[in-house]
Amino acid sequence: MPAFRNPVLPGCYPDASICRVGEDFYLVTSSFTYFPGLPLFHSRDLVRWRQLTHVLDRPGLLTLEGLDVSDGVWAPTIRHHDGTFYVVSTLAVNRQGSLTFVVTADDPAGPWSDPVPLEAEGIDPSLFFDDDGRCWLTACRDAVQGGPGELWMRELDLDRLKLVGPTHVLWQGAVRGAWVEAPHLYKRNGVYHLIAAEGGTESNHSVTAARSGTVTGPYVTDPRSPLLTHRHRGPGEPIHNVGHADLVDTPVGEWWAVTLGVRPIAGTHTLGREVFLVPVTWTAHGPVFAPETGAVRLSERLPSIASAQSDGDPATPAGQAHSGPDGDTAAPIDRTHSGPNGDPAAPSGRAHSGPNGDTAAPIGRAHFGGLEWNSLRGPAGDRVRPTADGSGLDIDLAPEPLSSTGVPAFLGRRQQHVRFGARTRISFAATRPSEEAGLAVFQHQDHHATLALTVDADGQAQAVLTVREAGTSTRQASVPVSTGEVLLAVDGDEAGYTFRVKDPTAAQWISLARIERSFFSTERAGGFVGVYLGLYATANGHASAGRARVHWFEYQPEPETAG
Ligand code: 6LW
Repeated sequence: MPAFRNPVLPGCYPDASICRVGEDFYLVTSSFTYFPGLPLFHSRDLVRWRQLTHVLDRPGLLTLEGLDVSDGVWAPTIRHHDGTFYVVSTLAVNRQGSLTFVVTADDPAGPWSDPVPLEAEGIDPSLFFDDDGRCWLTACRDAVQGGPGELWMRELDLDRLKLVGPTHVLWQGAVRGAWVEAPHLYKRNGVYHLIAAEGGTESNHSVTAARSGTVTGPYVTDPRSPLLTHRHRGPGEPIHNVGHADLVDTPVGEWWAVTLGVRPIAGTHTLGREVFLVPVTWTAHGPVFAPETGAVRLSERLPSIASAQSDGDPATPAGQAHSGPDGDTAAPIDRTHSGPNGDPAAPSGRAHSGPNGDTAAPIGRAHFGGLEWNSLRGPAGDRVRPTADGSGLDIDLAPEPLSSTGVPAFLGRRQQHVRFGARTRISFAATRPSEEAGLAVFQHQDHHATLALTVDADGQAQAVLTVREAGTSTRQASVPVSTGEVLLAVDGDEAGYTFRVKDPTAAQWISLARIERSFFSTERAGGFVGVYLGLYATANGHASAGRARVHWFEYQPEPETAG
């Protein structure tokens, strides 16, 4: 039976929401403090996804400066009604919902409206359009009584984009004491089905449900809850933290759900919460998740619309990267060099290695105009500028170091494979030791590593590996470099991240150090996000006229070794 690979969207894409318009599926995910915000993807078969845009793609829409990296834009919901797309989401500050807003568009590719604030407390807003044309917003908040959390609802006046009427408390969850969140409402055969997440977004995460004959309730707990969880599946299970689901039907009447999950190794994960696809069927009681196995699987049977559409098997075998639009396979990353000066060969078409042969995971030579590239807490545009052909970057040194909660001179993309290689050729001449520019493996403003060009106290150019943890930066290793132009590399695998430097004229790479993989894990750093790989430049609190030139950047997945 033809199958597809999960996660359908690898890397840090948590809290996915999905809707269908005709034969087109649209999906949005949380984006926290990364800019632009709320990535929006399109698919015709639920398996292969292509990013269309970001819903929050203009400066100044929301204030992210000052926020911890895991605060910011949380858990959106996308719905379509009467020719209009709606996205509701919450700006979280100090892990609390501070502003819930709605944005709209006629075309999912944009332009999207500016955020319209809603008088809504809590987090995880969702929209439900009832048969009578009324629209209801649901969300979760601290419980007024009992709890700890509760789901509530108010009507949304679509003309004024304003919440109206009374607040209805719907439900406090199936598993008392486990914080109920991420509500979504569906109607089937006159019954309202409320689906939620419980247990928190870590190992006890789960999907629970309640139902009612009236939209405003009362809602009765579905005794089958939890309907989906991996909390009981033990360390041998490759997927964990499953929960936070949104359901969608296909044009041929099949139902599927997107849910988040992580792929831990030895109990820790670095890629963040990813998007998994799971089949759903319905009974009179409600939805049945993964009816065949009761679990989310790395390899799952294809939606019938996918097999119907497949021009040959869309489920590309694991690890085979597409290197060009015509899908021929790229050789695994060449650790030595593949160009005359250690540069990889000039790129032909943009290469992708989505799990199912789609463009969900851009690989190869970077095009810095690509949608996969994000800055932190706002546009870095005035300091970080792609070159004319998009293959390089000019980065003006910013006072803000990566440890700040401002807008550092940083541009990064999600790590989307545990085994990967990232390399860059960079030119920078520091004038003093506080000036640096280079590669970053970024998990959190207080939890990251940098491999950068700088100078020592005598002005000698050197490449330095620095690790920051819990507010302290520690130099791990350094090597003098003869010129201001070097190749920097970081390779990751199940064991760790290896940092290397190469002088363009030298034959060999110099390995500086390897940092254990779990250092970059969410379990170690805390928060809600996964690893970003990026380029940055800072003068560590000082003003500087310094500028770094990134000649190219390359990201390649390593074929996952079977077993
Ligand atoms: C999201 C909520 C959650 O809003 O984490 O732990 C938040 N659960 O559902 C951020 O991803």
